[in-house]
Amino acid sequence: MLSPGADALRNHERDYDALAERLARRGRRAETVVEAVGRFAVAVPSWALGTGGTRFGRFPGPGEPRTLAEKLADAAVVHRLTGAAPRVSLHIPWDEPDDVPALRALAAELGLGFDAVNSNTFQDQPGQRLSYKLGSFSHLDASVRRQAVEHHRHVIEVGQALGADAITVWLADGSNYPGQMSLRKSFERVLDCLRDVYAALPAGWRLFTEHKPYEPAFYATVVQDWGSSLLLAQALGERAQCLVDLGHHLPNTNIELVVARLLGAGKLGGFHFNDSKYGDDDLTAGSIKPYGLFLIFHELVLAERERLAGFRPAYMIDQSHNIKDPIEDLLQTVDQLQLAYAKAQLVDHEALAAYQESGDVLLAERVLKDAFETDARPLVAEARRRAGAALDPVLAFRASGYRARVTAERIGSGYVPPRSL
Ligand SMILES: [Mn+2]
Repeated sequence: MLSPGADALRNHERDYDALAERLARRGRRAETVVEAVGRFAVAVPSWALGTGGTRFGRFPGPGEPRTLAEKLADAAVVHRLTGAAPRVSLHIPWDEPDDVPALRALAAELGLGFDAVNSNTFQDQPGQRLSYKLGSFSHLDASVRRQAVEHHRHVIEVGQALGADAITVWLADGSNYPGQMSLRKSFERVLDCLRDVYAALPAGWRLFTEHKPYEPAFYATVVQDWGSSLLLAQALGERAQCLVDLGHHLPNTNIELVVARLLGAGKLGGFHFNDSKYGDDDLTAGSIKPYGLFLIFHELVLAERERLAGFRPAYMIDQSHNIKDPIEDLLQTVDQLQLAYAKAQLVDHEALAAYQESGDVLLAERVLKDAFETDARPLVAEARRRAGAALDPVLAFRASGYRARVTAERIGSGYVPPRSL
């Protein structure tokens, strides 16, 4: 499945050698970048392996996974082809395992582990005693808040049994109209509940708070921005950090600046990668603003080089694959992230620092552009080749016939083949 044709391999080698030679002339080592890309890893979310939807509809594709085991099988394909997706991020209760030890064993068999677990108090589950319609951690009724905290304790227990070491908390809490809730006291109630969750963290665990400006609360979300998220993380303690979901920002927000601020405060916990044109679009990472993605990775590479205290980012994908094949979209996403990371590794940091020092605005900018405009694809392909993955994951996936095979096996996955007209 992974062996490229002889022609593809020969062409790759020629492209790689030509690029390595060109980089060497600029004082950059291709080898160093390939090794760095080889260390890059991102987690795949369990909810992204089926077709996503919008408020208006969902169009399931063929061979969608019906069970958590089938989702893991698909995630293993993403890892096998990219060499960079060794962990799955579970969402509870959407992907609540029936048998935790069995799931852990299956994952190990597939070469997978578990990344941060995700809680859900943004919707009511069947049989749930109290409703989250008016909030969970921010609810005025203490018994609703207790129920939400209890859910988080349960998610941590499941995560611990699976070998995860972090929980991501995204709260939909907020108000749709002025006057609906106290802007100040709702935040205090959220912080109080998070203190209880933080106290339940097992040794070595981290808690990530994820901010989002609006939706489903359209007037005032309690954890609406990185500032609120930072206040929570700082109040909670050392093991609480902020998670940056790229789509959870208003248009034109300078996300690399947000990243730099959180890095400076030692509170950058991780990412939910995706891309956005208008709002929380959950599009493929790098599909709309590849330069922005590169500039974010530039901040991350700087933090790596400077060995910033507390820098141990958890990289995760959070996308909705509405019209692309979910596995293909994930392959494309991992490729885009590897590419942005590789380009950020190509930045000439010494030159950049010198131009900043001498106030040469144009040449400082050009250092970044030089790296961004370099076609780094041969470096990424080489990293994958060395990991035993695919030179071109999407084409390798298509050639493998995997989707057709699982479509035949996964009867009742909800897909209705198109009728001929
Ligand atoms: Mn997210």
